[in-house]
Amino acid sequence: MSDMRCAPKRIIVTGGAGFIGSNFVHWVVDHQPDVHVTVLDALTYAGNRANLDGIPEDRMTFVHGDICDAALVDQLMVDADAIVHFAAESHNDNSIIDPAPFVRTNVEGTFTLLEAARKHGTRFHHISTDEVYGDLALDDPARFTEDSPYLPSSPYSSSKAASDMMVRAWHRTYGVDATISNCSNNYGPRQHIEKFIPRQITNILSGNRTKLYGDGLNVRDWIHTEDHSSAVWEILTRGRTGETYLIGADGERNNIDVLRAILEAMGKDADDFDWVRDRPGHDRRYAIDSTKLRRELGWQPKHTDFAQGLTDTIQWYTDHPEWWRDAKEAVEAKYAAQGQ
Ligand code: NAD
Ligand code: TDX
Repeated sequence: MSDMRCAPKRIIVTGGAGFIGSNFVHWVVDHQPDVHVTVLDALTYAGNRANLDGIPEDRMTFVHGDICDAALVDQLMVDADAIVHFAAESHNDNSIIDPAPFVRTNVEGTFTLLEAARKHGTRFHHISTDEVYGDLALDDPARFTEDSPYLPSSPYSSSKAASDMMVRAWHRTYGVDATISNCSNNYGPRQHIEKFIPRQITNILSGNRTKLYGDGLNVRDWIHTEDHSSAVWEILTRGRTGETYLIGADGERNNIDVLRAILEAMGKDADDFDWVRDRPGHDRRYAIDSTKLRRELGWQPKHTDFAQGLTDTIQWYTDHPEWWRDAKEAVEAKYAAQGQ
């Protein structure tokens, strides 16, 4: 586009073998023919090299490494125009059991990348979450905006909040050309089966009962991961430096409604689930006001039909049992040990 202020030809994508990162890499390869992607990913339990299968060799370089490895990060940054930073420990329930890897990857890892971006003058886009703003009451008409106060509830969201704060400070103090996006809950293909929607789909496909935390009335604001990708590209190339943009698609739904929609779409009774122990500190409601992104950058989501998006996601897990089957038993054993 003519008003692109940053037109990167070589980008680093951290966490590109995970759920949202891999969907972003596929989106860039499909929509930006002149861009080369270097993926930096540690392939933790959540990363899967096969998520990048099918990408032509001349469009992507895969580097198996850690974002906390300063020497490696420095070397990769030498000939990159921009970095899009997705890599994180991303699951709230895991952060409650053991916060240490969250502090290391989300805080120390972001610090390591920022230092390299400062040295090399690299354009930096930081991927964050709406969870940094804490939660809203069910009966509150308000939604999060870029001016909402930071009030994170969990070890995960507090580590993301810390990383956001460093990005802001590195922009203000050192002039790093940085932007931040805080997005709501993503769904779509290749999401790890520890997360709500894929856990329930794969429970049904495995003959297990589905599991609902607490009273099931917690609200999440769902967005298809492909819409997250297009928004990130707009912010990377046209967002104003130092600015934060909230990404959301007006997809507020409570958990029980989402679960019942999955059960019905898969031919099960809508009450065919177990109530299980609530998550400690469980955020009640997230809701995003994405007016700034829409007005300033003209972004709009394409996947506005949630029922269709859910049907496609169910189909993807049905068609790819090899992608999730090996992890299923261990994921469920871990949940069972927590009473969930
Ligand atoms: P994910 O857990 O599916 O993937 C994380 C990826 O990061 C994996 O490939 C993993 O191997 C890699 N990684 C982890 N630690 C690393 C390290 N030290 N060095 C290099 N790579 C490492 O996560 P996701 O759900 O795709 O989330 C991606 C980003 O989006 C995160 O920053 C998360 O906070 C943010 N986010 C997620 C959501 C959501 O709904 N899932 C919503 C808003 C924001
Ligand atoms: O089995 C379950 N039953 C259940 O009721 C699971 C796994 C979850 N839940 C509930 C908890 C939440 O209210 O469903 C909701 C969604 O849970 P998660 O998929 O764990 O997502 P959440 O905690 O909302 O965080 C997600 O969105 C924001 C991502 O995992 C984060 O990385 C992102 O920042």
